[in-house]
Amino acid sequence: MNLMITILIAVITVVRGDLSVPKTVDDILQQNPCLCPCKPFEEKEYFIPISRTSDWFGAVAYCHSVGMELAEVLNEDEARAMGEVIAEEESDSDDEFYWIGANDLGVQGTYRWALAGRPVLYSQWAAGEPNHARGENGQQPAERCVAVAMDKYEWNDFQCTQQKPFICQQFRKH
Ligand SMILES: [Ca+2]
Repeated sequence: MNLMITILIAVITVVRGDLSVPKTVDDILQQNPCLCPCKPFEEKEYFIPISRTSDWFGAVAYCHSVGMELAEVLNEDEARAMGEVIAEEESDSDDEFYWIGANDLGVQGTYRWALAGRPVLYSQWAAGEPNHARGENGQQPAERCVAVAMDKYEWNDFQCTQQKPFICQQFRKH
């Protein structure tokens, strides 16, 4: 608790220290890297649990159970990093897909990340996707959860109950 108060005071001091210059959160974090446990995206690591498949909800739970999160892809650099991890994966099938955190379970067509509900701003949809497909006979539920393809790393939406391998992420520990 004392540490928390100290940190809060430190933050207030930092913010009040230079009111004349507008500062972004990134500016403050750069000057005071010890104030926040979060790390820049370059520090992110992706991880594919070996020989494990799950429905999308189980993938969220599994990543949490090992102190990680179902993967987010926030920009091209992260997409490239995830592609490298997928490329290293040995798989019998080139058409395999891996669950990531993106989903439109709340409002169809509005995609958010599983971790904190942040909107999906960067995306890499395959042509014609997301198609919100409803299955062979038009039955519900429609496809609401996103997986990335092993070959071109493009996204496609699937029924969340399908069993797929998945990708967790964590921020690199120093
Ligand atoms: Ca689809």
